[in-house]
Amino acid sequence: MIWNEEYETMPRADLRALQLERLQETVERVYARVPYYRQKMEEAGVTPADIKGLDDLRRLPFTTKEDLRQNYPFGLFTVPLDRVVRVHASSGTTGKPTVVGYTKRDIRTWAELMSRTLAAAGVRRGDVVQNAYGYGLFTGGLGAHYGAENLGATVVPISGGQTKRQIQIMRDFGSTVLLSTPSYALNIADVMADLGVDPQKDLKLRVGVFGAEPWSENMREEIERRLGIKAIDIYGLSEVIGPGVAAECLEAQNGLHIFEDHFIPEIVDPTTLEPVADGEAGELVFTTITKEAFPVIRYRTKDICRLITEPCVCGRSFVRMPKITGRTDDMLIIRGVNVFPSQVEHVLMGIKGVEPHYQIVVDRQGTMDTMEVQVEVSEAVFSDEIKHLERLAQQIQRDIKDLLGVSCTVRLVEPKSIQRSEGKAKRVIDKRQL
Ligand code: DLL
Repeated sequence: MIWNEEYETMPRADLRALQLERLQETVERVYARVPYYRQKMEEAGVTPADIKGLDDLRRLPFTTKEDLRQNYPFGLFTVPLDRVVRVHASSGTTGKPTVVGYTKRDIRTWAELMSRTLAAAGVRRGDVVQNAYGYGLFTGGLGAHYGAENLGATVVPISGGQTKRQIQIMRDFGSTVLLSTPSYALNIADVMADLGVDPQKDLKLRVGVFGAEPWSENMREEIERRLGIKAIDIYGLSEVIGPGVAAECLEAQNGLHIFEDHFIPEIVDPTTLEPVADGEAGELVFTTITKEAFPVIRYRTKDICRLITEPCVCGRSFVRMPKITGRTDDMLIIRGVNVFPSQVEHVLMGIKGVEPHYQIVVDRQGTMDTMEVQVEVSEAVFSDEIKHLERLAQQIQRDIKDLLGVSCTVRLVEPKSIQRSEGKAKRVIDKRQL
């Protein structure tokens, strides 16, 4: 279902006109109110009056996580604190968290975008939405919560964790929709199997709306099969708004529609920072054009993606982004070869007997990088003869070498030995940095 026909199916020419008008307002606003933006624009030799068309966006300086850190905590807000009704923060792996703020209007915008997101996944009034995204400084819980309420669904604000209780509630309340990270959804599926709960018979779950971390198509199939649901991918990041930046539609399940009436996407080459050719992959960059408290100009997400401009069967006119293939900063360089955890996942999920729980451990011996892939195998495989296990490990090793061009060791581990996630899964342990 389309939540907001007027905007979501707007003809492209009208959309572009709206984007330009909103972009101009945003640029004027940050220039007038945030000394940091003004200084960066002055250094780049550009003023708000220079933004005459959408192509002029390229003249504006980029914003990075480092810029946000330097202005910690509230330095990039464009309104006084007494107009900010909510803050969220993302911890990241190093340094200070990045802090983001919302006015009342921003909260309304966010709820509208999350209503669109959920409607695109087929969620409607009357659905019981089990919201297992974490509540707190993380944007997932509250972001999804307001959107689901605004849509008129019945929200169960359970947050992440306490998996047995999740399943009990799912059963007792007749939850029809699950919101969580994909890795937590699989964790829930495992615990259900242990408890002897059969989703088809015992539950009313129909659809899952998953995001906040990368997941492969194979992982999607696994979740759909084990929970007996449709699994929809949603994307967002705190700096831009939280969840509600882009969402897949149930009709096509093929690429996430970017809500372009609020965010302008660009794809740039991460080294030259020049735009890539149409349809090519690069770093995803966003400019927010309706946010009040915390607009961002050309924010570098570090996510690697491309844009699909062909129209979608669902009727939305927004461009789509396929699944994120990796991040510029979780790219591992193993003996000079670029390796993305998602590529390893792709190999693993294609092999029978291998479970969707894995971790990549990178280390250094002398001057040599080493990579060990630890992956769980099914109970049946684990209790198989040792020579079968060895053969399986060798097959995985070979497939990884063929696809990625890098040798690694493979350790098949017992079912349930890799730590389960309740939010974002930790896939890589890089001991070289310790
Ligand atoms: O993860 C917001 C969110 C909450 C999105 C719930 C979807 C659902 P951050 O914690 O700031 O915000 O992390 C943002 O997570 O730059 C991506 O690298 C990654 N990410 C988010 N969604 C996806 C996805 C939330 N669908 C960072 N696929 C982003 C792949 C994703 N990566």
